Amino acid sequence: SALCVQVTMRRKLTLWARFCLVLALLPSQTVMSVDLGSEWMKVAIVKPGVPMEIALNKESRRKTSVAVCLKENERLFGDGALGVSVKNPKFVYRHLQSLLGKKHDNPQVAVYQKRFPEHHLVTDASRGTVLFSNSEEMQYSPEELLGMVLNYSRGLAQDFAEQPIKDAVITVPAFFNQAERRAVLQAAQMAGVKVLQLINDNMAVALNYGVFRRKDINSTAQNIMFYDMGSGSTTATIVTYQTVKTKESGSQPQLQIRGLGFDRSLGGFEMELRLQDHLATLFNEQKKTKKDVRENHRAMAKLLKEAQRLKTVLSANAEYMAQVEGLLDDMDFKAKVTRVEFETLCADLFERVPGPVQEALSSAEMSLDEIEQVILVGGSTRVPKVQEVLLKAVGKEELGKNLNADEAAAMGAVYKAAALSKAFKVQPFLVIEATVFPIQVEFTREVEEDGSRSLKHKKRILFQRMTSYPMRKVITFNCYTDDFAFHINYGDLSFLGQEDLSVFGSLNLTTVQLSGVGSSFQKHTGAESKGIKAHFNMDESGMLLLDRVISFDLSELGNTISSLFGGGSSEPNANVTEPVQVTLDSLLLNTSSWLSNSLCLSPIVSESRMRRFIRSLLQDLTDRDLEKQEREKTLNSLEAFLFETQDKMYQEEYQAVVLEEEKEAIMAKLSQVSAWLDEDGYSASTKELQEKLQDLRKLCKAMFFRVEERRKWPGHLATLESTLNSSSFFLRSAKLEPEDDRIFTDVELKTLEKVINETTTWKNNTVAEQEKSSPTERPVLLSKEIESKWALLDREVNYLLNKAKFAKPKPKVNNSTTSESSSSKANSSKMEEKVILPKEETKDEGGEAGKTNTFLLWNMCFLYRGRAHCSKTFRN
Ligand SMILES: *[C@@H]1O[C@H](CO)[C@@H](O)[C@H](O)[C@H]1NC(C)=O
Ligand SMILES: *[C@@H]1O[C@H](CO)[C@@H](O)[C@H](O)[C@H]1NC(C)=O
Ligand SMILES: *[C@@H]1O[C@H](CO)[C@@H](O)[C@H](O)[C@H]1NC(C)=O
Ligand SMILES: *[C@@H]1O[C@H](CO)[C@@H](O)[C@H](O)[C@H]1NC(C)=O
Ligand SMILES: *[C@@H]1O[C@H](CO)[C@@H](O)[C@H](O)[C@H]1NC(C)=O
Ligand SMILES: *[C@@H]1O[C@H](CO)[C@@H](O)[C@H](O)[C@H]1NC(C)=O
Ligand SMILES: *[C@@H]1O[C@H](CO)[C@@H](O)[C@H](O)[C@H]1NC(C)=O
Ligand SMILES: *[C@@H]1O[C@H](CO)[C@@H](O)[C@H](O)[C@H]1NC(C)=O
Ligand SMILES: *[C@@H]1O[C@H](CO)[C@@H](O)[C@H](O)[C@H]1NC(C)=O
Ligand SMILES: CC(=O)N[C@H]1CO[C@H](CO)[C@@H](O)[C@@H]1O
Repeated sequence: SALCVQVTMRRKLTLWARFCLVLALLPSQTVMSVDLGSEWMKVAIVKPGVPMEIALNKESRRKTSVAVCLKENERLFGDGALGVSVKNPKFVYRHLQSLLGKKHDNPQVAVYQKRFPEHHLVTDASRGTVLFSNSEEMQYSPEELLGMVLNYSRGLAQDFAEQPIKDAVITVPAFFNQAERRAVLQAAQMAGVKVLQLINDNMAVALNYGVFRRKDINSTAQNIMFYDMGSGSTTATIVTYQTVKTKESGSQPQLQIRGLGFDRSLGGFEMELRLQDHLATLFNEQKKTKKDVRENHRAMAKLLKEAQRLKTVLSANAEYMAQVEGLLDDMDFKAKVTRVEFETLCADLFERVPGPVQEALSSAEMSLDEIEQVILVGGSTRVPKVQEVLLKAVGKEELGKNLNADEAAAMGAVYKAAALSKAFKVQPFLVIEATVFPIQVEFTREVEEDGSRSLKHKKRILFQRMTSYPMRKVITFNCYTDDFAFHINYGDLSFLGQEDLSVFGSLNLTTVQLSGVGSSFQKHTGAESKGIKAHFNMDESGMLLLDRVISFDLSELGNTISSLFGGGSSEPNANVTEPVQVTLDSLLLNTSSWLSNSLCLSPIVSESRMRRFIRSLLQDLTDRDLEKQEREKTLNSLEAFLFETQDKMYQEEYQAVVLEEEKEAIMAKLSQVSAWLDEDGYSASTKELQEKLQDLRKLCKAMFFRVEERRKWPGHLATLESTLNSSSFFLRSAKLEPEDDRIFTDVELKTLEKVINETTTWKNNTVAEQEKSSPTERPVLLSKEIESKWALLDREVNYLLNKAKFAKPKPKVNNSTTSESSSSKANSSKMEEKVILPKEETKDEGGEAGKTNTFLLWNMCFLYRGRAHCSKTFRN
């Protein structure tokens, strides 16, 4: 059975070892999602063994404001940044979503500028996009700022998961075009976050809904509409749920996006701005000051904050007293606002509520009857009027409120992240996305008609509106025998309103210039060409990729593929018969219309700016962060020192060791630094703070030393006393050793005795001297010296103990046992403690087996400092 236990143990150990191995591999496998809204973000994680959950932020809240505060030497995020936005709006950047991938002349940039007049927006000369400009040195693109936010979100997720995280799924609004998606990917790249996939936020919501209603999905198609009104925009999405049969794994649930309608600027934020404006009007009407509150950025920021509160409160109450203390020129502001007023202010907005519903229906070619349920998503659907208008528009009995309107997207996205990560096994849920904006290829060809040559403009649809994706498409150019170019453009966007169209930006995505075609054909004259094929891919993130361009070259080379672009260069089998290449210039310059090729372009595109960003700016900021931390630490130390020392000056212990004048000097200095800290200290540098702290420490050092020494005396003296006692006791015991079997020499014992004597004298004298001296002077009795005294004693005794441990007894005269002689000696000298115990350990056996056992254990013990130290030697 012992063996059996051993085997079991072994197996257990093996299992444990394997378990450990798995654990060791896990940390990097936690994945996260970021539901990136215009105002808020929610972060979710899934980590092995832990189900999907929302990561709480530093304030233990489930959502975090998308805001960055950048001042010369500080960087704040989330609520911290939001806090500054009221005091110092100029340094706080938020609502960045509407600026992503936009040229400076985009109407949305003008809208942003109007909403946030405190920011100075300039044109990025190389891209035509915008930069926030605080000064020549401090210019940030919206992508860079978003990158910082994403890095921060990862920090939150990591703190929550207590593990490092690299991989993320990030949500984007479904109506984001190529440039906008690219901007988010770039931001993530700058933050070093590996994007497993961008997921449309409506898809994330629909996925979350489906995953938790798996049982309700059967082969009958169910159409659900999700109506999502967030802070910055509104979307309506029609989703069809049903089970489908797949070859590999049988029947599986599937969701497909069937229709989408959106309003890029309808959302809660616009309502808050209306309220802010209303409050500004009311304040100006109160004529408490001659100034116009609208001219003051700080006051307007305060009003915006109050407007946000107002909007929330009016969702549940019919009226509310808005209130801001010291709004302008120290004037308080107070005004009643009713829900009716609010609804009047936003009347035109509420009229826009049904728009996305209609658009979604028409894009899905469905009628309302086919929609089983309309489910509310997004914080702004809490506004009663929104629900009222929507309910009327969809003609249902009620609106579905059974979804966590705030967190569904983050949870759906993290489910996707888990599915994409190799570390998790998740139940499959098939998803099919739909292209929102059609994309086409355009080119011009020379044609011969009636003997005359003319140019003809041609179009080929690449992705129709509402085509499902991910999807690969190939376009074949048949009639080209020379170098040529083709354009990749958005197709017919007439379904967008005029306003949306102007926000959309350029309809040209890119131009692909193929060179080397002509020379290739010249080389192989007579060969039949099957055309030049361009392979496109709309990937899971909704990004259009040009995978490669290849020509079938059927001359003497048979079926060898000439790869002109992209993928071919990495294919070892590709036989590139001619040095053909695609001119990349056009792709590189126009960053607002990215067309990325996974192999060639993504690293090149953003290089210059990215380099500047990553190397200098972020490093710089990280340095600043470190410096900020350093400064905060110093400031804390200084404040703590002031506080504690001021407190100490009233404690008896300290008062006992200082003269009145010394006390006054210290008190004066403390209050002086305290006052300085309240005034200039706020802006003082780390160095200045450190100097102040050092000065104070120097001034108080002697006092602290005296107190410290006095505190140590009782304990130290007791230790010395007991060491003296123990060593004296040891000395006495050692002296009691039998004459004929001595381990220690006389000199050794004398040396110890001398040390004991000297230490005792030193102690007696020093303690007496200390008692005579004043407590306000530097002590004579020093803890350091006491320590060295007992250390010396210890060293001496330990030397002797060590000698005893390895000592060999002298060969014994045999007619009387040592034990008898020694114990009788010990008894006679009343050594009941048996400090010296030379004895045969196996007395009984030894006595009887005197003839058989030739080896006996010689054991001698000394008691020192309460512990027995024994020698163990065999003697023949
Ligand atoms: C990203 O955030 C971490 C903290 O989570 C910080 O240490 C790091 O410096 C940040 N990186 C950049 C590039 O800002
Ligand atoms: C699918 O489920 C619905 C209820 O959720 C039910 O009414 C319908 O009959 C089911 N269809 C099939 C084919 O099982
Ligand atoms: C945009 O596309 C059209 C149609 O292909 C083309 O004629 C035009 O030159 C393109 N514009 C730019 C700026 O490339
Ligand atoms: C690229 O941008 C340049 C100016 O920056 C412009 O002249 C050119 O027409 C653009 N090309 C495309 C394909 O948009
Ligand atoms: C490519 O084709 C040439 C003939 O044109 C041949 O000599 C060469 O071995 C081929 N290379 C590969 C990698 O197939
Ligand atoms: C001295 O040591 C002995 C033996 O360890 C002990 O019994 C005695 O109490 C000690 N005396 C003092 C004052 O520590
Ligand atoms: C130690 O002091 C005792 C008396 O206190 C004295 O008898 C003895 O000789 C001294 N020993 C040494 C080595 O100084
Ligand atoms: C030390 O002082 C004690 C009393 O405090 C006294 O009994 C002892 O004899 C003194 N020893 C020496 C060496 O002065
Ligand atoms: C042996 O023992 C006897 C009596 O016990 C004693 O007189 C004698 O001295 C001992 N011999 C030695 C060598 O110790
Ligand atoms: C070494 C020694 O002294 N040995 C003696 C031990 O005792 C016996 C008798 O008791 C003697 O015969 C040995 O000579």
